[in-house]
Amino acid sequence: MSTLTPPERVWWKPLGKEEKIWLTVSIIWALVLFSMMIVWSAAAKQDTPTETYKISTTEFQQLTNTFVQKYQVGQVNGVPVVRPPAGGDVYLLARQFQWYPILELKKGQTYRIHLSSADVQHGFSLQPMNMNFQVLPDYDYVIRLTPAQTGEFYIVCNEFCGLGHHLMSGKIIVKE
Ligand SMILES: [Cu+2]
Repeated sequence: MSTLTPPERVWWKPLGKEEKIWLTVSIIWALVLFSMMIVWSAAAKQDTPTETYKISTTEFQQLTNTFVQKYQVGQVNGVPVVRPPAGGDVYLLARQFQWYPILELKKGQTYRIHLSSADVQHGFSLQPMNMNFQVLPDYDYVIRLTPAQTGEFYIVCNEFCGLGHHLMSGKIIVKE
């Protein structure tokens, strides 16, 4: 038969050497990461764009279709290639399982890229630049983009959106 004993009055033990090191390192690292947020924003100008509008999926699809009809210059595998006027508005629609249309932009010009989805949540990921944005239905997300180099850039979807998710890739072509 066991007997009940009262708990020790001082139940904690003093910090060991390793615990102290671990705590110090993690506090310093937390402060470094915190100050990086400020540096990133102020010095590197890497703020996430915050310009967003409410829009219905049908309205955004209409805007995209009008945009494609107006500026289409070709097509690749049935997907239109669109060359918008330099510095203008650009519409990029994400839908299961496609980025629509293919864009042809001019280096050094600033575009207003409107991003939205026709169905579920998608993720815009520009490769190999590693730019990532959420793409949501009913929201028009505006990104001001100035291509700094020529070439072909691929857009992959990095938000699981269904069975064809892995096939969902698009393209931005940047020319002089
Ligand atoms: Cu996806």
